[in-house]
Amino acid sequence: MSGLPDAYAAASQFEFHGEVSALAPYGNGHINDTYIVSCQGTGASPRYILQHINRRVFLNPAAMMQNIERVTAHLAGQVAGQPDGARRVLQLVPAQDGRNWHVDAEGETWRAYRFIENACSYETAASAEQAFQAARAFGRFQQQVAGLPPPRLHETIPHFHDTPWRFAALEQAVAHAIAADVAGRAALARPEIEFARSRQSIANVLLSAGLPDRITHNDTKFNNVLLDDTTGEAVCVIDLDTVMPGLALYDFGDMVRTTTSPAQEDEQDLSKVTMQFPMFEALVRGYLESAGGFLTPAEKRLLAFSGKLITFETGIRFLADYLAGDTYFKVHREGHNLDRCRTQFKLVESIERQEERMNRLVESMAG
Ligand code: ADP
Ligand code: GN1
Ligand code: MG
Repeated sequence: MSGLPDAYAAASQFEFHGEVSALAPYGNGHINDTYIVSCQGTGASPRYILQHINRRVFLNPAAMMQNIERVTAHLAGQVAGQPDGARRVLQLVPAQDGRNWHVDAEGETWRAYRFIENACSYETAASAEQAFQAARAFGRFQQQVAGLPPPRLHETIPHFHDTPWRFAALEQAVAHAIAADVAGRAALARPEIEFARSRQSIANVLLSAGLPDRITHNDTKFNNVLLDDTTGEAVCVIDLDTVMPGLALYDFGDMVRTTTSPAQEDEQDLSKVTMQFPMFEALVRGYLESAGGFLTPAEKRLLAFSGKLITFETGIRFLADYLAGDTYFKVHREGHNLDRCRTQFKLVESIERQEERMNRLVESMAG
């Protein structure tokens, strides 16, 4: 975790317009540190997003930044000339040495984007229209990056959505927690460990379905799309750290995980966690509108399943991190990762109960 003095020092290394007049922590991300920077200078008072990259998670920040450079440049070409084009793609701000990121004296990596004004991200979707907007935007993102010229993007985090690998990592964390008795956590999490084990058989389904390799976002949380304050329209897909080769359904699945339930990811009252069917319907409609043209029949058939799998996988990741002593995701209270795991598994159960109906809906909409 970086401190404000580090952030101020890093801010001074970027080609911002004017002098930095304010800088404060921003957003709710679990991995990087994000700051909002206000500048004052000649006339305009531009704002920027400044981010400190988590080096334990991103072992090769330069490779990640190269991916982002290529992807944002490609997307900028796609929206050039469109109304409001400058707000539709993240724009990196160069550092004073001419690169699009800055490495400080401690070897920490920082980058900055122009702040997209008059738009916000939300932790949960308040309406089916918002779900539709997000799904259409992430589908359009996949469609736009599909034409990225070679070479292949770097894999910024290996095995990122490899659910069997995530399952094996969970088993290792369980074994380690039992051996080391990490604050009695293995005992406390026994029901969740059993839940994960009872569903191990679903882990390999997407990887063994022969689905096409695509360029995907891989972190399509609802709070990673900015919605316009006035029109409610999805303006820009953000958080491009994990854009890399993947399966289209990783992205659709994470939308189901983060958009269909009215509860926060770390809600402790599990009775609030439920897969709301109208939200799922809106996601399918939005995603098919932008991505339906390139999705294969097999991808369409597994849309509902992907929601269950990515929710399950994320639950496994939270559980493994809880058992390992909270080394990956930022936590803000005791048992935070276990609470997050519980909401995920509750949502998996809710999807299981509605899966047949979800599949019938997809079939009727996708033809
Ligand atoms: P993290 O990886 O930590 O989730 P994000 O890149 O998603 O970080 O940024 C955190 C939050 O900052 C986002 O949820 C969004 O609200 C805001 N944000 C990020 N980039 C921009 C931008 N260019 N313009 C406006 N807001 C942004
Ligand atoms: C992390 O950084 P953030 O909050 O957007 C994580 C995602 C998880 C998500 C769970 C690089 O995303 O994979 O789905 O938390 N990002 C990374 O909320 O691991
Ligand atoms: Mg984010």
